[in-house]
Amino acid sequence: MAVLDAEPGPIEIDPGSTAVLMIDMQRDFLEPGGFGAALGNDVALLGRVVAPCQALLALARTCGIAVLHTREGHRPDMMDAPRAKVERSPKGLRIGDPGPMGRILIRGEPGHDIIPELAPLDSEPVIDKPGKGAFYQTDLESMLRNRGIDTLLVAGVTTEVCVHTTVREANDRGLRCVVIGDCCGSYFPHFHATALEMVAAQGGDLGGIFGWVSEVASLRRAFAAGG
Ligand code: TIU
Repeated sequence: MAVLDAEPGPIEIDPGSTAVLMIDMQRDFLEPGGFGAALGNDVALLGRVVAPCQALLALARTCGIAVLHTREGHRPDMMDAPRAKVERSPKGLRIGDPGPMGRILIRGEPGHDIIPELAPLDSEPVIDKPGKGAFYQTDLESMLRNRGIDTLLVAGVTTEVCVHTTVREANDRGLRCVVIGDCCGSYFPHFHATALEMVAAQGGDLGGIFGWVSEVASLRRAFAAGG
């Protein structure tokens, strides 16, 4: 058991019932020519979280914390892609349209893959999700329950979109969520900051409204001290 420094207060972490959930660290969000860029965003803003995410994965793998990865994307036939989602990008830059990394946000295309710096190990599940939340239309919840996981260390992109949606879904499923703030990134730095504030708000020593916010260095200290 490790005691992790966090906002709004410390939280006990048992590595055996904890998982890192690495959200959507895909080329389509982090590299030019993918979905993030198609939405008009400066993808360079997300690059700064890669190194902290590498540190988080290394720590989890050393401490025996389970690691799961997610990818947002759709079937090649796009029958799982809502029209209302597809049509929110301009023609030529829509989900399914050809881009420099293959068809945008389509499973099996190069852009849909996780960036090589954060490649999953063969033993780490990758959950393909059609929506923003990692629980919507996936088997993530049963995987976590079957493994006895009750606490998530959440990282990835983007903070206020897929990370936040997933944290909200996890809350309603009774899971404890610790968002690792320096391992999350957004195309909008002010949204990132506010999204983290929202997680730890309305709380005291027992946690915030959606859980806790911490950082990689605090995790490292907690596990060095006796996790
Ligand atoms: N656009 C944006 O900020 N995010 C997404 O569309 N998906 C994720 O956050 N993964």
